Amino acid sequence: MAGREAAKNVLRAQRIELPSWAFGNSGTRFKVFAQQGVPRDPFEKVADAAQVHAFTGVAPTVALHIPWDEVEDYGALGRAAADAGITLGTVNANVFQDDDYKLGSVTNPDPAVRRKALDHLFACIDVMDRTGSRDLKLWFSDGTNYPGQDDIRARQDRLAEALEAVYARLSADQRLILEYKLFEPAFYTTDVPDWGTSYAHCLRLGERAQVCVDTGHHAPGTNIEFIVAFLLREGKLGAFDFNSRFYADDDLIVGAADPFQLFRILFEVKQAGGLAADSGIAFMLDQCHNIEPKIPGQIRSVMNVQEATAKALLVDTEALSAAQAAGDVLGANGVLMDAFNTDVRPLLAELREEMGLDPDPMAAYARSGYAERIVADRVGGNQAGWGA
Ligand code: PSV
Ligand code: MN
Ligand code: MN
Repeated sequence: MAGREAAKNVLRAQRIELPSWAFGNSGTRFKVFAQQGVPRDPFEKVADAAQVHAFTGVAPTVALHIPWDEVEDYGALGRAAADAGITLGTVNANVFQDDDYKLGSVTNPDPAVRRKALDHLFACIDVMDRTGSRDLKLWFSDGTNYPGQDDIRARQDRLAEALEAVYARLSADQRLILEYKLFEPAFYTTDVPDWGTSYAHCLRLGERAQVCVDTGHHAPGTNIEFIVAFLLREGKLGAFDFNSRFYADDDLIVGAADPFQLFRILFEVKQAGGLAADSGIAFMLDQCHNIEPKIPGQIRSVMNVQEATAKALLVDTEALSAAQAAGDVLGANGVLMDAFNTDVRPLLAELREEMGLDPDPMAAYARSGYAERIVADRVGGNQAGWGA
């Protein structure tokens, strides 16, 4: 087993970004179940995100989704975040919730709709300038439902044109992060369906264009850690949207469905140096808590990422390399499994105590009384904007 202290040092410096939309009501197209005490505005989402950081110590940024988190004064939102002990992070653009986007946003056959979508992306960059955010995360719902509906290659041309315009507008310290997703809402073609498409566009754009791997956005059975290893090798892995899925884009708590997959992914990240503080990889959650309480759901998610990371750090890489070089198939696999089967909860509890935190964040949050306070104080919370 690799060193506990070395593992703790990496875990102490780990940073996991929270999605603002995880704190609002969400659901499926069948029903959004309203919960009591959910945020009524972006300020309250930021306040809830700060709770997750207060109890875990490793989630000091919250990602925004525009226009879900549109406010008059982003300076005020940033100050509210700072007062609560966190900062504003990635800006996610939303060009998928407007009637005009029925046939697509930046790939729409109508130039007026494309212009409108591009203007929104520019507006998101203006928000970044005000919040000091580094990353613009782009996910396009664009695609078609029927063969023949539109020209596949022309749509790629329109996409490339929009991405170039956005990239040109970014400042030197800002990045474009392009997310892919196999299908949904488009059911026949999706314009950015996979890592290869995202990678190819990012490659053309330049160094500050990077791929986002959302762990819920692949076909069943896809080897996600291979994609991660490949992108890391090419210097093109910019971000994760962590969540877990049983069927499609389920947005469930990361590590809930397949903790072994999460471990395999984080092991590849670790092997490529991606856990270093300056790796440039944004580790974000992208989840919705449809039936479970939101803040504890986020705390659990952060803890799941920490546990998978701890196990990845405990892999005895010297023994692994030796077994691999010797062609010792079972030995090599055994080294990996030993780490995965280690109970890392005591190590993480110890780390939290060293960080001045409660060793059990879930219990500490439950004891804090915050959940009861927001139920009493907030009446008429909003839905996340997602799954309505
Ligand atoms: C799309 O399914 C996605 O994963 C993108 O990241 C969106 O911005 C996000 O979900 C919204 O929840
Ligand atoms: Mn996502
Ligand atoms: Mn998704």
